Amino acid sequence: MATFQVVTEQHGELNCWRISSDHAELLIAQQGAQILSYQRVGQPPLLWLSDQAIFRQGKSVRAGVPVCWPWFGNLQRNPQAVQAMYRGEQAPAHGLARARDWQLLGIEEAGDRLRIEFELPEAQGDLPGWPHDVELKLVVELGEDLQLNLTSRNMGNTPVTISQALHSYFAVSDVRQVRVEGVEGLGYIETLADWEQRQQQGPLGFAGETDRIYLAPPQTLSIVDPHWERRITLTSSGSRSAVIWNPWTERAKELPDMADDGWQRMLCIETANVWNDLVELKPGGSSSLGVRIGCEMI
Ligand code: TA6
Repeated sequence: MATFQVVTEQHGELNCWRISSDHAELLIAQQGAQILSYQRVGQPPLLWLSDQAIFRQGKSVRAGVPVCWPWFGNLQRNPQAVQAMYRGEQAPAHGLARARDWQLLGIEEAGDRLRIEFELPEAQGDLPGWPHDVELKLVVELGEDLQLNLTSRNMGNTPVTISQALHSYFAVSDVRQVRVEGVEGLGYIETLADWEQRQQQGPLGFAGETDRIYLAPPQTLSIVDPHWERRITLTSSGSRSAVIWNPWTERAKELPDMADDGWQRMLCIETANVWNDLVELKPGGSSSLGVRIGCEMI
């Protein structure tokens, strides 16, 4: 039987929980219900927390798994149906959920797993500029691996259209030495070349700034990291798009919460619903986006 320990901690302005089990340790912030770090006993971190992270209210931390919702990225780059949902000015990047306080509904043991449930009550009509009624919950399960499930349920009587992502920052030994498998042959949108559609040849390696939307990826993608002798696997559900991002040298220098060489130690693979992979929630309808993060030694 696994044993779990939960301790509350303050990081800068943010309330957090540090959760330890026999296998792993997890740090979660109340703001954004954001996982900040995840590390298995005896291994380097699996999820990356920036050395220069800023723990401030109203600002998503450069770490772990920010929840992008009810739109992904620049709202103007989203389909009209997603843009039309927002009535405010100056839409923040990656939506509204990642920089607001969520409510912890409960932490309970379920067999060998610990189940942590959060809700964003403001999504039911109180988000600035977004006057819709959606019950938004994130369930995090810590066991042998880590599972996240984000569920949106339309409680209103008009349809709601969203894009979203679990914007996961993975820790790697050196991004120049790793490869992503599972993307071979996929079509992708190259956002750095005027959103041109291209086709991936072979696995993805990294030799420059990367910011791509992969279309119709398989359920499982993996990061092979020969130096750390491990393969991280991401098994997604409810998603037909994946974003892969690394800022590389110049973009990293522009980010105040990332060390100039921080790009070497991280890689984002984001389980998503973006581009033409939208989520349309009919009145009473619900939809879940999930990812299971596993790891095996190679
Ligand atoms: O997911 C990729 C991306 O949209 C990039 O374009 C990059 O800007 C990144 O997310 C980080 O965005 P943020 O708003 O957290 O700085």
